[in-house]
Amino acid sequence: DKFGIQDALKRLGVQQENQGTSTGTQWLDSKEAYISSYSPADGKLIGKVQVTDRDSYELVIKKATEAFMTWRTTPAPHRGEIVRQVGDALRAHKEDLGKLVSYEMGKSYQEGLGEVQEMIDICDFAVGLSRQLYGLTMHSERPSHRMYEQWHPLGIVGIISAFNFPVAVWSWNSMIALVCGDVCVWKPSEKSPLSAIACQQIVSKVLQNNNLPEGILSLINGDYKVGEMMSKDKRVPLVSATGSTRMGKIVTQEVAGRLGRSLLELGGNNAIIITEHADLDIAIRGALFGAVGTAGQRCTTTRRLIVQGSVYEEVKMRLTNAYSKLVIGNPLDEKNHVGPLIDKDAVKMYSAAIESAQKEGGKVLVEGGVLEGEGYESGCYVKPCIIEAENHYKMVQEETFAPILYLMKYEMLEDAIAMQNGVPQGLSSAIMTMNMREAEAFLSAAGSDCGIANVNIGTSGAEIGGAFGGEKETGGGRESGSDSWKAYMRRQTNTINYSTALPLAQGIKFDI
Ligand code: UN1
Repeated sequence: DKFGIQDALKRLGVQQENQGTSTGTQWLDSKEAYISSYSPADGKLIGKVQVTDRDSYELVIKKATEAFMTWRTTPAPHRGEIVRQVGDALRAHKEDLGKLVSYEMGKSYQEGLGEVQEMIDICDFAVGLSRQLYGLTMHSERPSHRMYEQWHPLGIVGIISAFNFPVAVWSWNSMIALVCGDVCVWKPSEKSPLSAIACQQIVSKVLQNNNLPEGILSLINGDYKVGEMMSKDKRVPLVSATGSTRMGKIVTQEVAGRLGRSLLELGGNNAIIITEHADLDIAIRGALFGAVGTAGQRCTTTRRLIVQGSVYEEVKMRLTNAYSKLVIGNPLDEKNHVGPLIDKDAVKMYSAAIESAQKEGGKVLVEGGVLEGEGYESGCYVKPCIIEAENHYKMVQEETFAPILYLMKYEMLEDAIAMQNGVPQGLSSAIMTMNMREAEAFLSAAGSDCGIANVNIGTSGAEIGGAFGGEKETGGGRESGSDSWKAYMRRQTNTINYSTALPLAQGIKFDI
């Protein structure tokens, strides 16, 4: 245990059994089987998590419904104080949780720490927000009338999260929902359940120290069948789901079938346009981290590079050179840049995508492949690769959660923008240019169609202060900063008459 995983698990309060379903501080017993969580770093079993059964799910919803009765009338700044304490608890556990995330899903330790930092940041953001949650005041058309709007909590927010950001995405949803007065039920990815157990243990102490009732922050575990309990449940007014477009389509149909709300953050197919006016030092670094960071398993990962003809050869050369310096290996070892994919299924999809792109005419520039031998025993380590391709290829149109970068050439900027937009997804995008006209055209209404559009920054690594999400098959939802909180509340318009008459709107006369 060279990296101190066992000690970290102990300090985080993660056990080997009887954890899986929690109403806050209590762990419920379930009759279901266990999910085993194996590390893609070394292939070893990290621990087991109990799958939530129907009865324990019902208890979770019962407790959540009860807790909402008191939580919704707790003053928002008091709710913010609880979130502030969660932020402090996360600070105290940053290294241990970052390490567990890194070990359980395979991103580098630095990125694991970054993920916990995102959680801390969203707590700070939510604390400030707890004294805001502003509604507007409007002018009534009737004399001695006042009109305004206020934002009320929704109730139970169901959160379904993915393995690639196993803890941060939960915190964006839950910490904002919490200050909004909602209570949360979280179903983490079945590929990273122990990181979720650790988070539950961290918040449980805060809940306990403040004598809060069970049901404010609950955890359930299992595969899509457990998620389905929430998406089909009328008692859950909002389901926020992060993951594949395939999953999102199922969830949103189930939720819409009962006219509930869903908030979706699904696949991306993010491109960087490198123009002839780019600062190539920045462009190469941005593309490199965007394409190989988290081993290509971010929804914001750079999957396509659209490069202007006159700088194409230089970009190709410098990028190939940078790729040759990448060190692949155990994500907890800080000398490595790239860790493993989440599991062997992901490796299969990676290999299949490369093969298929080649069949369609793609030319391999930096060769991929599955790594074997010492240090690679888990079978999940792959080589980041670059393929010269065309935008219309089936594989280029799809999101493969792996470090495969498709390189493409363009001549005119409008063609580059058309290529960038010419995919089913619309999450993140970027342009590398020092030319103001190009940058502004890219950001204009006729420019990028994505939820995120950057200039001289790669496609990944968004800050929590902005609204995060995207268009088209990315699902349209916005999470995290800006006014994303509105998705977790219901708006109420209030008109108050303090006159001695009852004038009707639109001047309608109705006398008897
Ligand atoms: C995700 O991949 O689901 O912008 C989220 C980023 C991170 C979040 C990614 N802050 O890359």
